[in-house]
Amino acid sequence: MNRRTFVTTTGAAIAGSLITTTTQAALTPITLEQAPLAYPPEALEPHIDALTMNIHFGKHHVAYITKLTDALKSGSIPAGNVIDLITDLSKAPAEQQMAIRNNGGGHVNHSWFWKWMAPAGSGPTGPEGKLGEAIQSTFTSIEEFKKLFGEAGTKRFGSGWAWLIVKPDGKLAVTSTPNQDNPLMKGIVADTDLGTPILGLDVWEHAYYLKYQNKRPDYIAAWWNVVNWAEVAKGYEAAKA
Ligand code: MN3
Repeated sequence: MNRRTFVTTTGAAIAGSLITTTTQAALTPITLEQAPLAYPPEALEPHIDALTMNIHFGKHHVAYITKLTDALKSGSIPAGNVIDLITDLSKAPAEQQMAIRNNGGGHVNHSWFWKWMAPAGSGPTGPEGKLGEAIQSTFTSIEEFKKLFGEAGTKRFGSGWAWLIVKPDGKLAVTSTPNQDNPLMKGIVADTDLGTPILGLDVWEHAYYLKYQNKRPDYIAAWWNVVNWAEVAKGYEAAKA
């Protein structure tokens, strides 16, 4: 059985398109449970402070889960894998779509965000192996990539995210979304910006204001110190498989 046949016959019930199905296949399912942090909240100091981590993980992320749970209850939608819900919002009842988009997006984005960070010095300090090669060949250098990604974060007006994605054709791209939208959301994000996120940066003020106030570029510059490049490489390999 070739890949297309396999996708068509097994994925048809859950997902409407080849892009959706292959994208989701690379991603670990996310339920309504909040996974514990893989490091203590103070472990990202001095780049990300403990108070911010405690509020961000313990209050903001939890609020997205609570509101998503409420929205699903009122619409009698089975939660299952939240990634499935946000990938194609047109499958949800119209009156629940905005709550699922905002809070489902919030839950998924933050679940990834905690994993995309690790204490400074605990792993590779930059992209290595195939990921490193792909970043260099796509963006000319690691520094150019960081510049582009940082600009995506600083230029995002208001709240949102900067992303490194693997597009359906396997190519890397830097994108940005407002609010809690993400590159999986068909019909919300432009088709050309759809892909599998392998790194994302939260540029909501709640992610940095206590330590960096209005200086978003300083937050972004410091954040590179705590990027979990081993996890990003894992995501890249899975998305390319
Ligand atoms: Mn946040």
